[in-house]
Amino acid sequence: MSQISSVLQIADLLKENSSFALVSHVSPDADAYGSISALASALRDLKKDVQLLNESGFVSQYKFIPLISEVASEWPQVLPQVLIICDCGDQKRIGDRFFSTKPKFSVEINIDHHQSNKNYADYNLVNSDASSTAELVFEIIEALGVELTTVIATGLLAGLMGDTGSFNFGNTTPRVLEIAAKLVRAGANPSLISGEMFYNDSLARVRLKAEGLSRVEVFLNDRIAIAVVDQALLDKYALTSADLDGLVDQVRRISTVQIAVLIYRDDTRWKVSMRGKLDGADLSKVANEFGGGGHKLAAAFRSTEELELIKSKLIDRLAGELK
Ligand SMILES: [Mn+2]
Repeated sequence: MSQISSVLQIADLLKENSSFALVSHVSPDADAYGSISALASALRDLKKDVQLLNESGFVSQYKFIPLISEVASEWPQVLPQVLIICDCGDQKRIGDRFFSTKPKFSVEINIDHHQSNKNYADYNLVNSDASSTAELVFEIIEALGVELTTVIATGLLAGLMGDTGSFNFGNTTPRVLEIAAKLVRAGANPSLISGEMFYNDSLARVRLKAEGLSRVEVFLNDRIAIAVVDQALLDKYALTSADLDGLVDQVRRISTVQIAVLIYRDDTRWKVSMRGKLDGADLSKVANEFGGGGHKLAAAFRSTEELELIKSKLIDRLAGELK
């Protein structure tokens, strides 16, 4: 049983039940953490029992997002009634380990904004016009009639700022800015969040990104740019792929570039992250063809193929998307 639900239907479902587990995608970003943080806090304000889950557990980079320190990286022994999966276009995005050991909950809800979402849960609130999952969680919290506290507002604003690149990307709609105003009025601090998220790199991270950027290659009249960060480069700085946050957006700064690509080593696979510019390619469609997913202007996939093969296949495919 799988159905498409409205915000009001989801709000009713939340009111009717009393115990919840909230999970978001592995290697969480601000939207993944911020949406479960805010929704957990709102449900607790309604006296519900809530547990926060993520296969990656607590990632200290996001410690400014409330409640994240209590995120557990194991399924609970005693199952709550409802599982809410946030910001996962595909159920497998909860992580390989979480996915292969996932218990069946009585009620499962999917809240997401990825274009590639396949409505995999019992109830699905999926809207690819929303900037972020945080935006959808904001609508739910409003429908629940829960007061916007500083705790709730901070998680939601982190999600909005993360997925809109601090209100820079094409998904920065009037609605996003209206919601952001309400969140700031409720006590969220945009300069603190921006400082934590965008101005908080270690020296090693900046050097790693600089070296990654210095290796950028351009193709097709400089319209496609590809940066590659292999395991040797990560090892040189004793860092991991989680330290490459924002690098692909730096590649996108090149004026002639219509599609920026970052390819990096992620455990045993290559991860390919793509960013487009307004009115450009549909990268969600491209990522889908390579077994991944995402949004029109920001999409990704993983591959176990050889680097050079991935690059040549991708350039061929992206050539067809250029205007
Ligand atoms: Mn998101």
